Amino acid sequence: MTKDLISIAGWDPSAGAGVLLDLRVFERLGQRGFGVLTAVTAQGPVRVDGVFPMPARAVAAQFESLTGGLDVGGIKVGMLATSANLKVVARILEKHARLPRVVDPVLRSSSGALLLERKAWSHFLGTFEGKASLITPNLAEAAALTGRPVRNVVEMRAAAEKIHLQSGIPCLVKGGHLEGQAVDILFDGNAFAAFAHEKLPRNVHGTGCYLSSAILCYLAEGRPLKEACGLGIFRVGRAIRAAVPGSKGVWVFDFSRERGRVPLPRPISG
Ligand code: PXL
Repeated sequence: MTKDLISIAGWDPSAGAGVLLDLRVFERLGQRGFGVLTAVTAQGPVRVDGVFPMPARAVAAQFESLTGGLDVGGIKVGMLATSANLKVVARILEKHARLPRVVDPVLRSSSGALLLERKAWSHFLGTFEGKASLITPNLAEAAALTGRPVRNVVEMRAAAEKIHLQSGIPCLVKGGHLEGQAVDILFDGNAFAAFAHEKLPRNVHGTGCYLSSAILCYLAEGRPLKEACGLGIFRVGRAIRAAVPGSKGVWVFDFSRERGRVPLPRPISG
């Protein structure tokens, strides 16, 4: 059954990330997408030039008005921009404890721009404690959230465990930026799973947004966490293969080129 999914995230006018991309992923995977805006960014495909946060009360108001007439089936959280938005969104997630909720801890853009103000980083995990089904940091975000370097699979496992310990949320550490290989590590609070995939020599804008949105779709379908992660990872790989070169070496997703069936990849270790 088609579900109504909400992305709470930022505006990327190039449509490569944030709410615009999330809605396209939701609809590509057969769900209906809705958006609550936390910030407007000024950016092209290569660089973020400015961040203009929404007031926290505007974030809360958008969500309230939207959900007045909607049977929400899941929530994805991306860029938050401010500490005040972080608090408001944590309250929203807390109120919807029965729903699948995926948090992508967006801290900086690839070009280095701050997408969440620094003072919010240290209380990110505490504020979301117990309020989501999954958190999906990349290597740099896992390092920032744990205060330790995360450069290899051993450090990814330690980071996933530490993030779960500090937040009570199952954690998928994304290894797309590892040297030589690409492995994502899931720790669900009891067990680890590793998802190995092909390392594609392409810098595609918005892969993190794509993955967290895709995983939310699979969770909203009722699939268990490990299966939803495996399917989401596979799906992003296919989207990366279908991406097209944009300007200055940055590739962009092209939804018209993604086709075909989706087999489930096998986790390589328990
Ligand atoms: O990919 C991280 C990200 C998320 N959300 C928005 C962004 C970016 C990166 O630029 O602009 C709105």
